[in-house]
Amino acid sequence: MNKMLVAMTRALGVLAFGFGLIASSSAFAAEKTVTLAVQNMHCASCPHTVKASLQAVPGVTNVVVSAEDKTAVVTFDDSKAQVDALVKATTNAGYPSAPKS
Ligand SMILES: [Cu+2]
Repeated sequence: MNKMLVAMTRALGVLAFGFGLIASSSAFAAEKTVTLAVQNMHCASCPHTVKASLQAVPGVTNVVVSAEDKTAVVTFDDSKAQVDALVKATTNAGYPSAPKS
């Protein structure tokens, strides 16, 4: 009797874990787009460096950098990436940035 209860509890635990995974990977995942104001872009190769630094962040799906506007428009999966991580990525590459509102 006791053993069966333990087995059932375990099975329920596994199920709950499975649902948790599904929930976190799909139900709450949303594609977001943020525009970052990027500093220090002074030459033609800068946008490439900024773009590469952002694309290296897990969860980032699209990056459009404008040297003219000094912005980077980043599309990302907000269950994998956060704006903080994007800002950190460009800053570490030598281009401090901040979300434009
Ligand atoms: Cu440059």
